[in-house]
Amino acid sequence: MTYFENVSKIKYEGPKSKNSLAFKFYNPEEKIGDRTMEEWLRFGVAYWHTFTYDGTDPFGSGNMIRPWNHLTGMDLAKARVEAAFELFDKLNAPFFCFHDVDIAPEGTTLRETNKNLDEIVGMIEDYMKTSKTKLLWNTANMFSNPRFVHGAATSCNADVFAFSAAKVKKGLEVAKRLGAENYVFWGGREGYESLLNTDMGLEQDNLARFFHMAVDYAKEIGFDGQFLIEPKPKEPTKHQYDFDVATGIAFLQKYNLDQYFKFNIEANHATLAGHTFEHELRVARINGMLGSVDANQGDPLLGWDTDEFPTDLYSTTLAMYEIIKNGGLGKGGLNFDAKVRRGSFEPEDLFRAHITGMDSFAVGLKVAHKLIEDKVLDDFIAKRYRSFNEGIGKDIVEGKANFKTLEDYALDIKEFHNESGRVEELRALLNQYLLTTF
Ligand code: XUL
Ligand code: CO
Repeated sequence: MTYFENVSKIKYEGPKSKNSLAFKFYNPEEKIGDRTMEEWLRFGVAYWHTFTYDGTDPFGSGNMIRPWNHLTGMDLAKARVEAAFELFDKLNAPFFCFHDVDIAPEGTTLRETNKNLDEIVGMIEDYMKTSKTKLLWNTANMFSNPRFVHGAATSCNADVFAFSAAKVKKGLEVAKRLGAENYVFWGGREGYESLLNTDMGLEQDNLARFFHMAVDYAKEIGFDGQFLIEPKPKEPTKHQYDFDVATGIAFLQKYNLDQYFKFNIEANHATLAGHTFEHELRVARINGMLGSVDANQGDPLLGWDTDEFPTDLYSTTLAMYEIIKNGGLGKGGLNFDAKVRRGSFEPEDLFRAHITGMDSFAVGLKVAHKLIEDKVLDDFIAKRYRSFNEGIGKDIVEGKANFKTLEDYALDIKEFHNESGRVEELRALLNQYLLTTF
């Protein structure tokens, strides 16, 4: 059965194409430096937004036209798998990602849920034998069901902690079975509403205990995918423990977990934390912990996680700048944790939206690569910090200075030779590269 009959295989037609169902900039085979676009970008389709989001928002019910809308239960789950692999193939998507509850309905007990899961995972496994699309990561949804009202690994209820552990145990087994490149932990409700009823110390200790158990179990079953933490400062909880990358690093270091984890950085989570997307990528990169990316964008006029498909070329360029400087994403990829707007309810919009996101990152890749190749920022930055290459600056970075030697040096300085940071000029250069690279 065909689910998207109005869509054929999406091809690259170049920047002048007027075909809404064609790539204008994403040309998977095109070489950028030492890799193809496909190898750099490693795009992933998010199962939840693409196959389970029905358009519901706090003020209105589902409105998405989907070829599987008439189905329920396991029939619905199976139709979604069929539709998913059709979409992956037509879009030429190298990866996909899912939560356990996205792919199979929950039963009344975990035993029943796992039975449903096993059946659908078997079906996915069969599809994957002939499909090029691989699993970038899977995760456990530990935030939607009412049992997670007070969190999962940070719940005040030990039964919920146990249930969550069993869910992640199953998730790791599924990850191993499907050859997932990563396993993601997004702490949906791992945070608090009010300190008046919260034992923050115990909650964070428990979260660390939970992560250690996950590390141990992955070792036990031989799952060698990368563990990723996805920071988010708020929503649904008022304050989430994995606030941002820096907070996450401090947590991982405190509990001796840093060697086992990297970060999955989401653009819209970065902006909710009051950072730019590229800031979060930079913090992870300079700490050797840039793992993967949830590629989307927020709306500066809205204070919540709008999960829009990325279109902002400044942002995709600066993100790709960090990713190239990182030497690529390794096992990670660019997962479109993004949903079509409620008004874009036609099935074909799922393709149009992904094409838009893929083209936006392809532009970012090409422009960022050129900026790096031409050493535009590198040369400027090297010059800006040159005082650390000689004299007292060299002593400082080589650990040869102390407060006394620095005082000796500083006491009689009469003039400081600061230079302009020239940020306007650099922004204009970025504009120039954006407008002239294609
Ligand atoms: C929620 C979010 C999640 C994670 C996976 O804001 O980003 O979808 O990516 O649980
Ligand atoms: Co995400």
